[in-house]
Amino acid sequence: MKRIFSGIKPTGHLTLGNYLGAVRRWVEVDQHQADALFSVVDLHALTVEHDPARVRRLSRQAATLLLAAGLDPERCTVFVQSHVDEHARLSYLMECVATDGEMRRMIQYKEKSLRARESGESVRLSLLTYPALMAADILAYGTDEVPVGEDQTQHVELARDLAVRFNHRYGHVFTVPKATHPVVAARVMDLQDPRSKMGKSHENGAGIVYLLDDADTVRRKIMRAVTDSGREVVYDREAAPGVANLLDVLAAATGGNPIGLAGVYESYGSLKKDTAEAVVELLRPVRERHAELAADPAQVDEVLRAGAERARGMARPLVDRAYRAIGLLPAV
Ligand code: AQP
Repeated sequence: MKRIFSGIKPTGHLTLGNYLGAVRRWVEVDQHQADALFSVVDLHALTVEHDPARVRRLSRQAATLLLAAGLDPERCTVFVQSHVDEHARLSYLMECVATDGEMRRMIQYKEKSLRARESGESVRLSLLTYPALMAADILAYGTDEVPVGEDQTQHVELARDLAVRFNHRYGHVFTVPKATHPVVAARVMDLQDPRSKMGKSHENGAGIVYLLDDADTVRRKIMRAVTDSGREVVYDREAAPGVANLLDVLAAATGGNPIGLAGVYESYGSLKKDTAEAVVELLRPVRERHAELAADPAQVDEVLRAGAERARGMARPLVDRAYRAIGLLPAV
């Protein structure tokens, strides 16, 4: 059976981008067709300035939201990355296979290190080595497919390169994974700045729909979305990114096609109204289920305990094999 791994970083509240780009597909497709693992990748949240209590809170919230969105622990493995030591163990081997040039070329490193420097913060070494840890996350499970939004393509490509290089130098240990993306809304853009990705750690929340926003907040944010200077509703990501983003979101929420939908609308106002209502309906069951689960944290804890145990059992033999292959003396 195909093996799937993907993760989500507890660096902020989960967004509509996370949901449409990744989580919804995990729920609707991936958990039904593969042996799938989904992780709250909390170690990755330590690569930028962080508040320990907030990371802990967001990790629990992210796990609860994954279950609320419909991940079923009977069908897939849900766990927290730091509960499984194999991720950190394998990450070091990945650092020994990767080069610093490869790491410095990563777009996310360039963007986030620039942002940190501009705000007078130092850049953590872990921000540079983050893709080695992400490669370890993926490779530790013999993963075939990594369902992600478009922004993660470069990191999955690096994981592929490292798997191939390791296998070539030290003998075949790793499956070579590939990224998969949703057909529509692989890159949901910020509603206030439609040339930037909707990212959960952005400071201005006005352009971001959070999964836990109430219905009125969702409506307000979408009705105030920045559109373009034209009047016609056309699907053109370059010339009219704000409108294209709304069409993508509406299409993803209703199962339509963004280009086809463009022909249906005569004004930006009616497009926004329908998009807002579609998103409210899409998120309503997730929000309601989240409220139920949040009231019973012991149930979530038990899912995470069992998930980590299962994940450990899968990763340990493979990571042990990689340790032996690279030349480390096995412990007796
Ligand atoms: N805007 C987006 N559109 C489509 N997919 C997206 N994803 C994130 N933002 C969008 C996908 O969601 C999954 C989990 O993302 P992540 O938590 O690993 O972090 P990220 O990609 O860096 O997302 P954020 O929300 O922008 O976090 P920050 O702001 O902290 O960097 C991934 O599959 C991602 O592609």
